[in-house]
Amino acid sequence: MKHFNKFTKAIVRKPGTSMIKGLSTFDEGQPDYNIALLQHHGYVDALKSCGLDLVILDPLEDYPDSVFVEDVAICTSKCAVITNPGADSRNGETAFIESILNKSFSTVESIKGQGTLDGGDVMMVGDHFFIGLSARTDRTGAEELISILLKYGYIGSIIEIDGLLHLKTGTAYLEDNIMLIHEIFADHPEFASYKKIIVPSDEEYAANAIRINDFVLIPSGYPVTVEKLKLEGLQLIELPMSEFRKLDGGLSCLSLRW
Ligand code: CIR
Repeated sequence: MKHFNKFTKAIVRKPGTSMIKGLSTFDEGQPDYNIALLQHHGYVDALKSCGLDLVILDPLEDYPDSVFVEDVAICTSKCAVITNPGADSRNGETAFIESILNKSFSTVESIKGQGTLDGGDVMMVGDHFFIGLSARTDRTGAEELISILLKYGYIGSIIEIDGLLHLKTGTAYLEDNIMLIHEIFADHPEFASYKKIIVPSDEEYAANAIRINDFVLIPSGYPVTVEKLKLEGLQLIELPMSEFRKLDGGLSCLSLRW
């Protein structure tokens, strides 16, 4: 089924100087804070040019990864859900998002049980939410999210993932039934009904793209993926992301969008 979600709002959090100590499995050293700030400005401008109204939050210096605001909540057109992030150093970030969400959502739910859930593992496809089981999100957390979503008329399904930080590290729903996808998901039965654009293995970071209204935001430096997206007639905004990549973060991670 084709879906087209219209996004109107987003929340971002500016990077703090402590970001250089963020969690990383990547082998390229610490990010350069000043370059990260410039890249973040570019990201904010791109969200604005997609037509979004932005809430721009101040840095949380005690939480080096808090610029990756996507992980602390799920935002839908009917409700928001505060997550229970799976990394100990990030778990306290949720305390700083509730009052912000209360200003925009009449209902703010939260993961209250023992299960963990990161927003980066939750991919919205119309009324269907795919939830990845990763090192950060466990089955208990995923099932609690599904039970919350059901109350609002949404459905959820669970996808086991291996070798990626989050589900959305390797997949992006680009609306209109198109899924941009890392090759490890190419034959996944849950994605069988979608038109798949496969990201080549040497460009796998490009799988974390985001469709916002008329545009697809994609990290710069991935020419094969760019060509494939252009062939679909998609309008692209390419953004330098090198400093966030050093922390395993991608374009989706830097905002909450609804
Ligand atoms: C972390 O390991 O939590 C951060 N360094 C990166 C988080 C990226 N977030 C995301 O994929 N949604």
